[in-house]
Amino acid sequence: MLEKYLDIHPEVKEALESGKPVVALESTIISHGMPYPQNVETARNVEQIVRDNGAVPATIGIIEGRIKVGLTEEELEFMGKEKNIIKASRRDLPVIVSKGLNGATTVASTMICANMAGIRVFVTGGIGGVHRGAQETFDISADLMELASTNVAVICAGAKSILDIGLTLEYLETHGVPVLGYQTEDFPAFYTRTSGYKVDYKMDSPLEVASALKSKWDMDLKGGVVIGNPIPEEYAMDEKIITDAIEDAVKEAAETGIKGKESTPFLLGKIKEITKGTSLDSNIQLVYNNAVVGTKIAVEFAKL
Ligand code: PSU
Ligand code: MN
Repeated sequence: MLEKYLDIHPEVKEALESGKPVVALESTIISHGMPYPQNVETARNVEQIVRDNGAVPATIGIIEGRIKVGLTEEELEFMGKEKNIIKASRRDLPVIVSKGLNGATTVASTMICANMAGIRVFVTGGIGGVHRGAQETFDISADLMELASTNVAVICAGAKSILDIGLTLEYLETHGVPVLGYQTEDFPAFYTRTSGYKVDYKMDSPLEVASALKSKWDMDLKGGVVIGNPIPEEYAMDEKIITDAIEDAVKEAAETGIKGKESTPFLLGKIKEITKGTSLDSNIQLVYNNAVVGTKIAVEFAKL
């Protein structure tokens, strides 16, 4: 039934059938999160890091209505270069597929597609969450609802403080989503290693994380897990510079009345503009670091 909609890359299919570790990767970060050609170069490097650490990468995206689990070289280039690619979250999936459109998958929809293919570990940069002022705007990312219900672990560098990180963590708590810190007690804030908020549990090794995933799903406790992996110290941004940039971006978004699915891309774009590209370098490096840790977790998980 699902085969009707999914094109699983032969290498990914073989790995899944033989129980080898596979790591899912999203495409919104490629199509909407970074400029060309750095986006394609980063996506390629991330795939290579996954391979070097012993798993098969499966970058997920939708091309002409087909859900691709694992992209070819040309498809990856297409996702990075083509302008006509819709940012696709849960609600966009049915129409993009039925109309044969192109879609870049967010954290939410990458989790959905990974789950369809049977992939349990997913590496990205940062998750969406509860936006600042959500008490008024109701702007809460569909990523959080997905984490509440879909059995995929998400390795990320935490969440950007374009969000209300405190409310994001409250939401995850309400929905029973474990928030783990990889070798840290602090929930990371993407560009910086700490957010001022704690994780639920500090995990010391990939095996510890993998064991927690196994016990969660063995007990049929449905839903995802957030694993916060802080940006390496040498690439972390200056707290003041990034905080000021975020404040300015949030203010401009409110003034111009940006809302809905445009909100997150607008804020990310503004931050890049204000920090003149230094944030892009940090962004790339933290994704590489997540790929290393996420792959190690996938490798351990495949052995359990
Ligand atoms: N946050 C980031 N970088 C990103 C995103 C969020 O720091 O690239 C992307 C992810 O694909 C995430 C999506 O799933 O934005 C969330 O969008 P929204 O807030 O509209 O749900
Ligand atoms: Mn939103």
